[in-house]
Amino acid sequence: MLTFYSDDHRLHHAQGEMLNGELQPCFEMPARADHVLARVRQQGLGEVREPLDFGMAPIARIHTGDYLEFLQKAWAGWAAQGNTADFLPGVFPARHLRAKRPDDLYGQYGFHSFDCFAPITAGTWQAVYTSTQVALSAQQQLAQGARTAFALCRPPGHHASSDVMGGYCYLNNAAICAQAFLDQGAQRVAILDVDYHHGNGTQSIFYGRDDVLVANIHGSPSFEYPHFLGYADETGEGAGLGCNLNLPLAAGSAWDVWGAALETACQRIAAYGAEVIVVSLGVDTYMNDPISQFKLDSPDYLRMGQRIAALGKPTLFVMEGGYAVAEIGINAVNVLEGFQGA
Ligand code: OKP
Ligand code: ZN
Repeated sequence: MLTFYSDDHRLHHAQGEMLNGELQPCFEMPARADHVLARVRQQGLGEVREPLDFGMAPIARIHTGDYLEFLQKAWAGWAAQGNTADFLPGVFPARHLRAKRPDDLYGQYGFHSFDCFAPITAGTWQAVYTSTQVALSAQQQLAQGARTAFALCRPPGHHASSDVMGGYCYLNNAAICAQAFLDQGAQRVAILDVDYHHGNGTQSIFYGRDDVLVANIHGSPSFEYPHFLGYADETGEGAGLGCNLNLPLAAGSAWDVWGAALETACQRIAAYGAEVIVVSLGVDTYMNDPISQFKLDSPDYLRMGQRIAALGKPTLFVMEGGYAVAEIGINAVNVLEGFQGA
């Protein structure tokens, strides 16, 4: 299996994130990608390639022009105001306010965010742009006939919707790849999001459409981030009714429960008749993940890959979360090895 990777991810390294009322080191750190890459090489998974550049067109199929313009210009505008520290939003058009995009840069940031977990630094745009090119490069391999490929993306993408960032995510790599498959002639694509957190961005992007089935297994929003989307009764709307499957699970869920949810998701994907599957591959379901409450163990990720392989469809793996840095490589590559060995 080919892996796509770029060192550009290092350009995104924020000063910290708020946890328990204090600024802490970011969980979403460059070392995450380093550990995954090291494990890919250690296990001899296959060749590691630099991404190609597909430009902005496939990104603009998912994200709005206003949003992309903000992402590209935000740091320069912030720095021109004399700032050197990270740029973060603080005011959001929540209920009872008017969601009209303002002219002011700080206001625009709040307009285009749902939380304070997507900081903008000097290198953020280049890192997120390249992360998406990594995903699109792996997507191209499948379009050209490969059974699978691994996009070692960083930053991740599944919390980003068409015009709103958050949760360490800026551009929705999985959604951009799903759209690329459709634009290249596919009729039905499935996105299987196995990250511990609900992929609210991916859900919202495809919620009204029937050409992409979105299936999510995650900590229930009743207790877990992102708190405001991801319940089982969100099944799609309009033409997309029945094309969104949420499988929210309780804190403490281990493979018995998680594997049963995966079985449900896979049966739905098979019934839908997806021609290709995009896996939002987060491994923050791991028992020792510092910000999560599931109990998967490393061998469970082999089983995960095996079950996905049993669908018998071309499958693109796109890296999302996973914050137990020492084990992230073992767990992510276990999914890929389980898939390949099956
Ligand atoms: C990104 B991905 C609140 C913490 C919020 C944000 C988590 C983003 C996860 N106490 N943390 O889905 O792995
Ligand atoms: Zn996550």
